Amino acid sequence: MFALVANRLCRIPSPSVAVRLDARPFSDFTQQISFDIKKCELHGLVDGPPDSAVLTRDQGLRLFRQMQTIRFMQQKVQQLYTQKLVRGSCHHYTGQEACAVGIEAAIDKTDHLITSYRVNGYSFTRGVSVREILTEMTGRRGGVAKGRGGPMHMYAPYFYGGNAIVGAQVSLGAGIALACQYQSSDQISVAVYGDGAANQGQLFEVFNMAALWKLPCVFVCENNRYGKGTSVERASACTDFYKRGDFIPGIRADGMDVLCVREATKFAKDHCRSGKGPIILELQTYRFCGHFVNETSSYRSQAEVEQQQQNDPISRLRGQMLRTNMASAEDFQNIDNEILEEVEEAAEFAVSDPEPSLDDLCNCVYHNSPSLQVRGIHPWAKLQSVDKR
Ligand SMILES: Cc1ncc(C[n+]2csc(CCOP(=O)(O)OP(=O)(O)O)c2C)c(N)n1
Repeated sequence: MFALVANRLCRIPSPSVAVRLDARPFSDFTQQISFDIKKCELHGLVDGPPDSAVLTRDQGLRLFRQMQTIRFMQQKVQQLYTQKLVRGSCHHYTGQEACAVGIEAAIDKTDHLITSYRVNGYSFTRGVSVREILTEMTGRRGGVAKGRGGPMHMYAPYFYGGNAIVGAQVSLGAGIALACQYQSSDQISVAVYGDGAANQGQLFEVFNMAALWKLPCVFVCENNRYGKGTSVERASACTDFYKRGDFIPGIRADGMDVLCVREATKFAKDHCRSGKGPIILELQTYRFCGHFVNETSSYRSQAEVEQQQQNDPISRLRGQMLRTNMASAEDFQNIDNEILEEVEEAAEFAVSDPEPSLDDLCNCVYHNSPSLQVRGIHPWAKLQSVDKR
C-alpha cells in the first residue's frame, strides 16, 4: 500500500523543453530580500544562527534548481528501478533536498563531506552530474564509480560517499577532520548520518575523541522521521539529537527550509573553523518516499505523508520567491523544463552505455591500483583483474 502511495507521489510531469528565464527586465523583479527563518534550538551555546536569511534572486533560483534536479532525478530513478534497470538497494532522498542543498550553499567546495548510502542528493550537490549519477545507478561504465558502486557508492573530490554500514561514515568523517587538523588546513569535515545511526556505539566514541581533540567536524543528524513512533523513539528516551554530544555544542534547525539549513550550517562551519572543535547540527526533515525504493512497509500512514508534504522544501522556496516578486511562475516552469530535459538525456545514456567488462571488474579496488589476481570459486575464478589502464 505504501509503495503505491510512494509511486503516486513520485509521478513525473511530462517533459517539454524551454531554456530561458522570464524575459521581463531585471528591474521588474525584487533582487534581494531578508526572510524570517525558524529560530534554532541550541545546546551548550549562548548565541546561535540568525533568525533571518538574506536571499538574492540568483541565489534563490540556484537553490531551487538544485533541489528540483535532485527531486526529478529521483523520480527517474524510481522509473528505472521499476523497469529493473537499476538493481540492488536504492535509497531515495525525496523531501530531504533542502538538507544537501542548504549545507552545500554554506560550506566551501574544498570542505569535506561524507554520508550514508542515501547518496544521490549529496553526489549531485558535490558536483557529480545527473548523467554520471544515473549511469552509476544502472551500473554502466560511464557512471561516477565506473559502474562498480551502484546506487549506494558514489564519490567525488572532497566527497567520500556513499557508505553502507550505518554510522561508519561518522567515524570516517571524524578521521577526515583529524587529517584537516594534522595538515593544518582550514578545511572542515561534514559527517552526515540519520536518526537511526544516532544510537550506534561508535558515534559516542567518535564524539568523545572529536571533543577531546577539538576536531573541525560538523556532525549532521538528518532526523528524517521526527514525528511520533520512530524506531529511535521506541529504543531511546532522548530524541534531542542535537544534545547527544553532551559536551559538544548542538543546534536543531528546520531541515525543510533550505535557508534555515544554510544559515545553521554557516554558523556550524564558522564554529569549527575558529578552532572551537566539533558541533552537532540536527536537521528536522521528512522523507516522502520509503526507506528504499518500492518499500512496502506500512509504518506510516498516507495521511501522515500528505500532511508532511505541506512542508515540501521546494514548494516552500518557490512560494516565498513568488510572493515577494523575486521570480515568476514562468521562471520556475522554464527551470523545470530544462531539468526534465537534462534528466531524460542522462537516463537515455544511463541505459545505453555498456556495462564494465568482466576482466576489468576487479581493477580500481585500491587507490594505487596494484595488479590483483582474484582467486575463488566458479564462476568468479574467471575474474582476472590486472590493471590495463
Ligand atoms: C551497522 C549496520 N546495521 C544495520 C544496517 C541495516 N540498515 C540499513 S539502513 C538502516 C536504517 C538507518 O537509518 P538512519 O541512520 O536513520 O538513516 P536513513 O536511512 O533514515 O537515512 C539499517 C538499520 C546496516 N546497514 N549497518
